[in-house]
Amino acid sequence: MVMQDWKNKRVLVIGSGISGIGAAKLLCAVGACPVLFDENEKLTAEEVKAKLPEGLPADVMTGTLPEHVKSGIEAVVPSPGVPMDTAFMEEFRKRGIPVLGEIELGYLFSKGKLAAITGTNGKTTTTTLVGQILEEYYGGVFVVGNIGKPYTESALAAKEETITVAEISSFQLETTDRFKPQVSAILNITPDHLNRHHTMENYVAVKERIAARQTKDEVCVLNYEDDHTREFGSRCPARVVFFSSKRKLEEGLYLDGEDIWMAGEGKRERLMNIHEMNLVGMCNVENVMAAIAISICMQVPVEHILDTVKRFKAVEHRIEFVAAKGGVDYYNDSKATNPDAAIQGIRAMSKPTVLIGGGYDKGNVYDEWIEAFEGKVKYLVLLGATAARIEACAKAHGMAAEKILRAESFEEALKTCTERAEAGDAVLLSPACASWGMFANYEVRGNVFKDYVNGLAD
Ligand code: UMA
Repeated sequence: MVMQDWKNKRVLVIGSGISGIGAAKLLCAVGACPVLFDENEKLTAEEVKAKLPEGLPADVMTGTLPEHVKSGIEAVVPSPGVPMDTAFMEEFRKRGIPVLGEIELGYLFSKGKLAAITGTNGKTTTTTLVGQILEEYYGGVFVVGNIGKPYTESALAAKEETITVAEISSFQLETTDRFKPQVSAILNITPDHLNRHHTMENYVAVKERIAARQTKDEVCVLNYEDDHTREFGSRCPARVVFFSSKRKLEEGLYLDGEDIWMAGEGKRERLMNIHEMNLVGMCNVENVMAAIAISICMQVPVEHILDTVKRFKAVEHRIEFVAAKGGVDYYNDSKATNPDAAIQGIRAMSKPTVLIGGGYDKGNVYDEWIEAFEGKVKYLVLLGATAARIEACAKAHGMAAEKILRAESFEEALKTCTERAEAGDAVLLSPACASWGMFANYEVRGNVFKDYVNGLAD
């Protein structure tokens, strides 16, 4: 749809979180007539209206959408949290109504260049780092998407010279169509969100959509050590740049010993030693290699890139060192909302660790996470809906019953950790599960953890 097509269009925006609010504001600004609708019947229309700027010409509805409103809808903008396979969504699709999410909508109205990053893990760190590199070199960069800033919020302010860096989730890729970044990246694909995408095949296919509209004039940065992304390299419509943490590549970025190298056109250049960066863990070496590759493809000179990389600090809630209290190091990895992310968390620990795990049940399996403990986990403190499944899995992998402790609340889990950890140990919040059901999001969970740790006596 072109700009004029939106004038006076009746557009249903589903969800009144930050994504829906951003979409409703953009739609009003371009002359459309949005109906901001939230299925949560506990919300009142007044509460939702209060989230919008005063006087915005958007209708607001909650609970069930009346038939007469539904029948007049001409386009639908679902929030990322809205599943696509419900009868409600099916009805619109059957009627041939365009369904486009926040990323597609933001993209259609934005200008300038775009770098878009997806992957099961490392998205936020890589997006933040790329954002900082590009901001320091070009200035005026927008960092948007799953990172917590809807694309629609900045799209209309973008000019031809603007650069946007977007973190894109699988939920968001379900509703893209014309979306076409100059540089895309898929960092890795491991099982996650399978209760939404049902099969790994669907999940992989949806991740690949990030490059669907690209051509050989654009670039897709892919992980050579991930089976899915390596295989995608041979089918990818864009020019592929690989990175590898395990082997020397003839073309691309790779780790050799403790050094990151760049190879291409028959030449090799050593870029930096991994101890020159402030991030820990192999996952972060991969994120840094991806960020360097993306930034090179966005035409930033290598020396500027490396200068930023060496100053870049860990993203909040991702293997974030909080404090040492009573000789115990406390790490906040609340962003580890799936087993694969939590594997990176435990791998980054070098001391005996009291580990907090469990939370919302996304239907993930925990075997590989438990195997990655490699005898380092002194106690596993479990809570939330997944506690019983994780406990059974840990026992099946030979973990002694007395090392597995249950907590009824997050506060109880924290107390248990401080009681059990001794000087020389680490306490790690790396739950392998989403926080939903106990907290609004992983940030709130991480902040509660940090407040508790900072409140402990030295
Ligand atoms: N709702 C409905 N119908 C539904 C589902 C939800 O009406 O079927 C309503 C809810 O009642 C609620 C609202 O929608 O009021 C919430 O919408 P949402 O869940 O899409 O949340 P937003 O606040 O709009 O945030 C969304 C992303 N949330 C999800 O993908 C679940 C944010 O990613 C993202 O930062 C934001 O848009 C801006 O792009 C968060 C996330 O958890 C961080 N992402 C997942 C992840 O990283 O693993 C994918």
